[in-house]
Amino acid sequence: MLSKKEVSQIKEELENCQNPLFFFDDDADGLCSFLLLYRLVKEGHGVMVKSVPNLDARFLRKVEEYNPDKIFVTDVPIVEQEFIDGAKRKIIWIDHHPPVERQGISYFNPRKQKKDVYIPATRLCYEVVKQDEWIAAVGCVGDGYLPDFPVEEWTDLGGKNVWEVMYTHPLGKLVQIFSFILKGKTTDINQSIRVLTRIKSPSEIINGETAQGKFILKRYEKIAQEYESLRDRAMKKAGKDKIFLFVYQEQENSFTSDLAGELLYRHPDKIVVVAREKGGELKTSFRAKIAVEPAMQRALVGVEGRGGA
Ligand SMILES: [Mn+2]
Repeated sequence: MLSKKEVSQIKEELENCQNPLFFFDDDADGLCSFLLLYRLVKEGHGVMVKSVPNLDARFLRKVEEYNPDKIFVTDVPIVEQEFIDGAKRKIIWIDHHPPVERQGISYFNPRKQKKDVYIPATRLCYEVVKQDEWIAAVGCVGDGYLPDFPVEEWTDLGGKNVWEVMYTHPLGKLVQIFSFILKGKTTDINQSIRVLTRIKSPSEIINGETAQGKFILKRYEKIAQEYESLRDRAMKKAGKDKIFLFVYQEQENSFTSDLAGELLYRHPDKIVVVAREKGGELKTSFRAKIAVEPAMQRALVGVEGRGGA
């Protein structure tokens, strides 16, 4: 976790800016970490870092466009030195991926002190804002971390592990909603994110209680249809083999990681491999209850491939 001093440093940075620019990762943890910070200050703009793990010089045009007085980066694994140097603004980076060495940036990452600790970026941001528990819970479960703080809306999480919550609890459905609305056209994604900055309670979305909630639910359902037909196709492929391999062709949206997670939940005894074929390349997700990364890194030796956990 962050120290008390780090928490108050971040909070002070948030309280002392007029037009912050937020960059965040393109998953539920990234989105929720942004929402928590934004909903505290209610100023500035958010930019999702889509499909790439690094914030590099390409994003400097966003800095020019919005002319922020401060920049916050959450859940983005890599901030390139050229971005830091080019932005010429104070940058606050809150992350939980393996730490890197950088100059000229305020870098908050609990893994700098403790290598193996796993705390989602959303959990770190919640420690700073201490509000919007339901959003904090969505980001945490999205990254496989059971909320360790009380959430008024769901008092019955006790007893379920994080994967049971993910696939059998309304909170898990919300995780999927937050994850799926980040797919599709950028204009649609941005509109959904804007709506989420104003929603007051999860039931607005889950029960479609307000126009804003209904908007999110409708966008989600459209993407969920695409996902569910793919999942049903994949489920039919499960056989007796220890390795559960499913390859699908490029389509508008990528569901590789969502699908790998759900297939492993439904087949915990297997090693799940989901691959999406795109332009002659296979984008692959491995999931298993055993550590697959060392084997994967060995398998990548000599083939044209990259891999990461
Ligand atoms: Mn992330």
